[in-house]
Amino acid sequence: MSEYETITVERAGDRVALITLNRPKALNALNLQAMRDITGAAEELGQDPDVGAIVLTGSAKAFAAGADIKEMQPQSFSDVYAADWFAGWDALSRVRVPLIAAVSGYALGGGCELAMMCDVLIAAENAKFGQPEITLGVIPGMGGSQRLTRAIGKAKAMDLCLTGRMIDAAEAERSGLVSRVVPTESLLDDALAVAAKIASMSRPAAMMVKEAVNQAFESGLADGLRFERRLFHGTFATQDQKEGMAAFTEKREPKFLHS
Ligand code: CO8
Repeated sequence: MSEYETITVERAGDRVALITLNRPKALNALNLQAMRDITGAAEELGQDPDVGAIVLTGSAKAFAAGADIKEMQPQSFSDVYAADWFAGWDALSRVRVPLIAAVSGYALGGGCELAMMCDVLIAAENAKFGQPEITLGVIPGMGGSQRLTRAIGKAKAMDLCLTGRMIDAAEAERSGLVSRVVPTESLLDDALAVAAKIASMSRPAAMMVKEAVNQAFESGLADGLRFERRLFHGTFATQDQKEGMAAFTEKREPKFLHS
């Protein structure tokens, strides 16, 4: 595994990898190097057949307090437009194994957007989410206006993006932004347990679930249902479908080969 400046990367149990944001002095603010590190590590891990799920986490105080304001401040329109600032994050959405965001503390602006690029969002009780870009005279630039609206609906998304207010973990769960809220002390263990559960399933099946659920955001219902059905048919070409169904009939636990 390569060396990274802004993150640490490690194996955390069977078939699970853990990426930890590591810019504590800047509350894990996401500079361009962090974008390169996170997307590079996730792409590399996603291609490893021995990795079935990736957990992305920050510190107890901050998952990430946004894009790096100090790095952005001197940029001109021409700079950010010509470099297509933030387009590099799209690489994270192309990672095909499930990504789990374990959010403690602040997930603001780009931090909230990074969490929303993940597939499962787990929040600690102390988590705070928001899109405060408007308070800086800008707007979300890493998908906030799009993914937040799809996740929690227009009314709440408008409220958050227009006022810049933060919501706590309970409101985030009520709104459908996160799937679980867990005690702050056990966040990482709980997230790793979810990742281990996912990673124990058939890897191709988990990848197909991710692809099929994400397709719901891209197509109409009839096309989405057809897409899902074709993937479902495809599972019958895997060894894991044979094993999973045989294990059920034989009343035993499946031993998936991830192929
Ligand atoms: N960028 C850079 N540095 C940051 C950031 C950030 N987003 N957030 C915190 N820091 C730094 C602080 O400057 C401070 O550094 P220093 O010690 O050198 O002064 C250090 O982290 C600790 O922060 P605080 O002292 O502020 O800690 P507090 O506990 O008092 O406050 C907060 C924590 C409330 C999280 C506060 O730091 C804060 O409000 N941060 C900014 C949150 C924010 O506005 N995020 C959105 C950023 S914009 C964005 O993500 C997308 C913009 C899209 C633009 C599109 C352009 C193409």
